Amino acid sequence: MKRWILVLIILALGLAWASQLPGCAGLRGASGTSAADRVYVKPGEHDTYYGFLSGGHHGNVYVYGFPSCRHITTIPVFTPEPAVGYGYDEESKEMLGGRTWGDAHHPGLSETDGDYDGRWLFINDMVSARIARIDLSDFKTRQIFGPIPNLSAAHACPFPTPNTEYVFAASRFSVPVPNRTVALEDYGKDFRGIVAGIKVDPKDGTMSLGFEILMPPFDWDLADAGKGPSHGWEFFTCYNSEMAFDSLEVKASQHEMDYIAAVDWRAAQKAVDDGQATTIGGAPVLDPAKVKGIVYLMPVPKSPHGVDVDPTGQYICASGKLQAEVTVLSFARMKAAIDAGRFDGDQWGVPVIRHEDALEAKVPVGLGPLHTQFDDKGNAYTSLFLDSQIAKWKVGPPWTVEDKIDVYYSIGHLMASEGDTRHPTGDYVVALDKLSKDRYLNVGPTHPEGAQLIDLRGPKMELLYDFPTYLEPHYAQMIKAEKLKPIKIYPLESNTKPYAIKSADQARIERKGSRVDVYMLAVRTHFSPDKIRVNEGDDVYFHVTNLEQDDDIAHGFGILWSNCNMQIEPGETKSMHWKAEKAGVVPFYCSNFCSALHQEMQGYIEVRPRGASLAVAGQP
Ligand code: K7E
Ligand code: CUA
Repeated sequence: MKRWILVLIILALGLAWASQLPGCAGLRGASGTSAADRVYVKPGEHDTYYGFLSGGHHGNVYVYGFPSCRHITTIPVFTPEPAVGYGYDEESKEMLGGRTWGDAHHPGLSETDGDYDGRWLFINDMVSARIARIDLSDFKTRQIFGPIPNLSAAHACPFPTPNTEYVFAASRFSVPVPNRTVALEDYGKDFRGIVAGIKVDPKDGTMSLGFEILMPPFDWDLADAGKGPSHGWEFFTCYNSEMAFDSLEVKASQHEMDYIAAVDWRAAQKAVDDGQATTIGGAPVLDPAKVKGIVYLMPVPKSPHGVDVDPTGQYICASGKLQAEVTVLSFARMKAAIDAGRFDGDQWGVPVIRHEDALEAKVPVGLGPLHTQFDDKGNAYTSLFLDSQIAKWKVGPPWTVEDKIDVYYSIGHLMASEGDTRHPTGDYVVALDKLSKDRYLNVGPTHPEGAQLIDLRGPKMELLYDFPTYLEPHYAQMIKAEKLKPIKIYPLESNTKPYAIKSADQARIERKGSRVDVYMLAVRTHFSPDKIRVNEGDDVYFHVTNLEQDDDIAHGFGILWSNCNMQIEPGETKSMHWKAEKAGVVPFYCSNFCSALHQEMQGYIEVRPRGASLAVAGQP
């Protein structure tokens, strides 16, 4: 017995010693350091990449640091977030327009010359056909554009162009355009798809509608922008060219080929500017049956999902999800067919290019290919949903598969470091797995989503780390941390909000009829005024300015027995409406821990009964 224990101890010591050796097979990777070393970011040090993961039907964006895989923050976008008062203060409430959910699939970082420039992050809300712009100087949602008229469910969205001239949206469902009651059986006659080009103001990122194009009534799925030689084009996949309107899981998988649509967005914009559009639902809509040269179709096999343009901009890679191959189309071949006027008929007026004319290669990646990303060494990485793998393959002849790695489980998108730009960095790819099953402590029937960090720097892909995410990232993007320079405070001198006050003597209460405006200051650890008198039935607007100019000192403002709470960051002014529903005394307090006397940061609202004399306004 004793001898067994001794043998075990010697074995354990031997293993521990071996694991310290550089290059010890199995324990150490190609770079000579262990997987643990390569994800470890020392306390106090920072990650080298920001990752932006869409929150799916949670309607927001998760921010992670890589390589540590630490969750840093969540940016509320389409869903109210009481912790910071998003959707509770007047400005964000107006932006949400009464909607309380969104389905966010595809983050799209703004680009200059085809590379991330760190200015804005766009993200779609599929369900209500909206696009949000997050300002990366403060990680706040600053615009929600839409619902985009005529367009149902913006899934192929936003996929910015190389200089962020446009973000795009295409309809997942076809519906009657303009929408009206039409028997579903008349689907093939009256239903249409829509591609919308949304213009982005180069100065401040403001979105506005550029053009819409009537498309055949297929289900438009994903998109990517051309770059380099294909700059000026946006590519879209579709399924259901069978035009089924029920039992799609069977009926929409009949055809050998569906399509990629290639949209010449400069030609489309020019056609609108030349007055060739018809106004439908307030949008300028182009009909390709009448306006030529704006859109073409290219057949690709079997219900393609992702379409991804390689870093050189020469190749358009379609992942036919019911096909064991990635179909690579050549932009040059596509262009030659268009220039020669060589088409194989049309669909709803959209010319169809022959499959063979645009085809460059077929890469046998494996089962269930969905999405492709790229590195800096001419390799592509395709997620395989059915095989639960990532396949690495060479872009260019002989188009061979070089490596495969298992992921756990059922991967959807994948995110390589700057992997959809003109200059991917080739450091990492993150597998965004749809199922995590047994990878984490059991929390009941719904498991977290699984994400896995994989090192791309060696000759073989190497799994470094597993981390769970909340529901439900689809696409994600990873940008070098050095490209972002977020602010630390809102400088008070540039606070131009109409209800801002800059000193205690400006704090006041004003009354106009039954509207009461409270100009309030918040500073450690006091609200001025902290005694508010109003009358039953008054509409009270609290305009709270946080006078602090210290990093990380945010104050909260929450009112008891109400739906009202917000957070005010240093130098910021926010407004919030509260209705004095009934007579009595209502306390309010700072809901965000700010200092040793945070618990003392509070006040009272005295609500006088109807019929009592009007509460006096003025200085506190
Ligand atoms: Cu593949 Cu919505 Cu881009 Cu999910 S989508 S995976
Ligand atoms: Cu201010 Cu807590």
